[in-house]
Amino acid sequence: MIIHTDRSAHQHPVGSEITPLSAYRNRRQWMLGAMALGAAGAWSPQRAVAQGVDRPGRLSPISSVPSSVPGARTVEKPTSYRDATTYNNYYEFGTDKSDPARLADKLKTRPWSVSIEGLVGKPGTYDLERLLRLAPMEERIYRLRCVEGWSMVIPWVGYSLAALIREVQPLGSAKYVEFFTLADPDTMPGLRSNVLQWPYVEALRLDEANHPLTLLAFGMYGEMLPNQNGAPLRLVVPWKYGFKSGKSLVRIRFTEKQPATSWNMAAPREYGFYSNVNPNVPHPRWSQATERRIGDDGGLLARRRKTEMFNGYEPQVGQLYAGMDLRRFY
Ligand SMILES: Nc1nc2c(c(=O)[nH]1)N[C@H]1C(S)=C(S)[C@@H](COP(=O)(O)O)O[C@H]1N2
Ligand SMILES: [Mo]
Repeated sequence: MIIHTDRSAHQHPVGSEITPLSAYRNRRQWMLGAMALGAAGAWSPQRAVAQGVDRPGRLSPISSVPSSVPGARTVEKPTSYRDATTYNNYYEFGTDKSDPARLADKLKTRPWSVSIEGLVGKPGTYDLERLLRLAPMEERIYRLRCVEGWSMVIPWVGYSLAALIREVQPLGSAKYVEFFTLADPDTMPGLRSNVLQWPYVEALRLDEANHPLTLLAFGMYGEMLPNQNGAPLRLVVPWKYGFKSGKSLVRIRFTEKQPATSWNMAAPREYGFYSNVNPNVPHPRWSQATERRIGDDGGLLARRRKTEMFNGYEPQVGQLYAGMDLRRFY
């Protein structure tokens, strides 16, 4: 991961950066309309970069209603589709931010299924079509903050992971949920590197996994997920550092004991199990006090914003950690 030494002044978002949701939705309606007319043509991230075009349209539209879950719709301006689909962390395709957009085309997302295992009443293979129909799709506009010190605002489409958990009926003994993502050496050149152990694995406490903000995402910007963002389904846990949100999930296991997780195994001093966004706990190699919003003017004097406790979701999730020392459980 990158070392940041930027120490410029903390700043809060200014009013002009805040887009009313209605304006965003109007723009999105316009985009979907343009797609229906065939105006979007063969959009691809590569061509978008080459042409400076910034619009979705390559993938199937996925319908959704605005979420009513408290905290699920920040009014901050969404990151451009182009930035969100060309600046990615998906180490299975390489560690450079541009690798996933360049190489994830190879990922085969159909047919797809997720194996549900461990301490549940209804284990088994759940295919994608069934998962897509399990609960109504909602649009949620979440901030996502990477532990490296950058952040984005993304309109995701999906439903609360809690809906799937309810469906599979965890046993009373289940305390944690473990998420395994795809590791396919034929399509993922990054697996040749040993920066992490593969498959990528992350985990949550069962109550964190059941929190209504924890999203099982199938789409973003009104379309099915692009491969580089974790197609065909991924997790989004907005109050934790981005690495907790595994992409391209293939296996979900319910356990009694706290599972081992990829980043924690790779660098235990740097990445703990909880990994809640906490500006008061510096990464051992850099401060977490501020962040750079992708798409803000770059350059040496790029503004950095103050990072908020739990990435701004403290009113919704703070209670999950009542009484815990969040410096010890980082
Ligand atoms: N399978 C898998 N999931 C992953 C990663 C990864 O390398 N592999 N990177 C994580 C990290 S570090 C971040 S910040 C987010 C980035 O999501 P985005 O590229 O959609 O913004 O995905 C997370 N999920
Ligand atoms: Mo990250």
